[in-house]
Amino acid sequence: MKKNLLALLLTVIISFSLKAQNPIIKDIFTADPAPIVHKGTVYLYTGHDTASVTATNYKMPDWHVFSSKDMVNWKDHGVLLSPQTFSWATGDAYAAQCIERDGKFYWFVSTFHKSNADSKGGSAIGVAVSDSPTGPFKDAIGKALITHEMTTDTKHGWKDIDPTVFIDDDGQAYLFWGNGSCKWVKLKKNMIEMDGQISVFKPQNYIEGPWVYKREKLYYLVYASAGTKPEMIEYCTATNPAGPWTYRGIIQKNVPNSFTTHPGIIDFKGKSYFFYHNGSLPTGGSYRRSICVDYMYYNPDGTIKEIVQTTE
Ligand code: FUB
Repeated sequence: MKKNLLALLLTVIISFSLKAQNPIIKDIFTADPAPIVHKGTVYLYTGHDTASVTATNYKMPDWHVFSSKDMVNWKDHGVLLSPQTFSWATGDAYAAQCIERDGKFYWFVSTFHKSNADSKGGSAIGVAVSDSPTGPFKDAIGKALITHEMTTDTKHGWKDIDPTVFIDDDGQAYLFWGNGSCKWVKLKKNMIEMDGQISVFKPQNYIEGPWVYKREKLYYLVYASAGTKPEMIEYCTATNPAGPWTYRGIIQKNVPNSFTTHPGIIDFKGKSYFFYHNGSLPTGGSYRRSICVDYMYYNPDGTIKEIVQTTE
């Protein structure tokens, strides 16, 4: 009897200590989570909010990488990339996503182009490359992959942000991005050149922060939306990454204390995880955000159950 009680106590203690507490990164303010799984480890690529408590805009100097083998203990690998790595870039380090191909890690980032800095925008997407998920990373191209002059949004320099990259089972890579409307283009195998024309479409309630992935036979396009302010997370599915995309509904309603949110999704050790950000750390807010994670569940038809954020 005593033995059974001890075993129960141990189980409770172990399961309690294995629970990550949201937000999962507490030492610095982080935003725009982009997780990948590589060789049994989760690597979490993040933006870094450094604005003051009274600030009314972002101050995002660099990107960090964190890693975890258990989704509970996170190691900060520090600043592994900043706009300064790109000779053509200036300004903030907006949302980014890293993907592995043939042993190389391609980190697609949104930042701003020097030549457009005076127009308060000039958003641009660059690519950094490394042989390791934790760097060192260098500019893979020497110029921006996407600038807003290449797209239809020539008048608005904030629109070409938030890259998400996806490699299909046949090896074809796709880049999706955009604020206001969603754009996509195929990438060549080298991951640093476009392969064809840029297409533009507008998923229902779409604002920004796309995240594209495939599960079983279905493609998912998950994004920050704003039926009402602040942002929520909604999604579409398709049977082809080129679309057409069918609107499927809300994944997560408004997060506390932040008018933006941003999705990042992985499967790890048999479970599905949904990363996002909110402003829930003490002194946090829309420009001092924090990354959180919750379990994600699918219905038998592939639709996603609504996620209610937890504090544990
Ligand atoms: O973090 C800066 C911007 O806010 C991102 O690029 C958007 O997705 C939103 O989270």
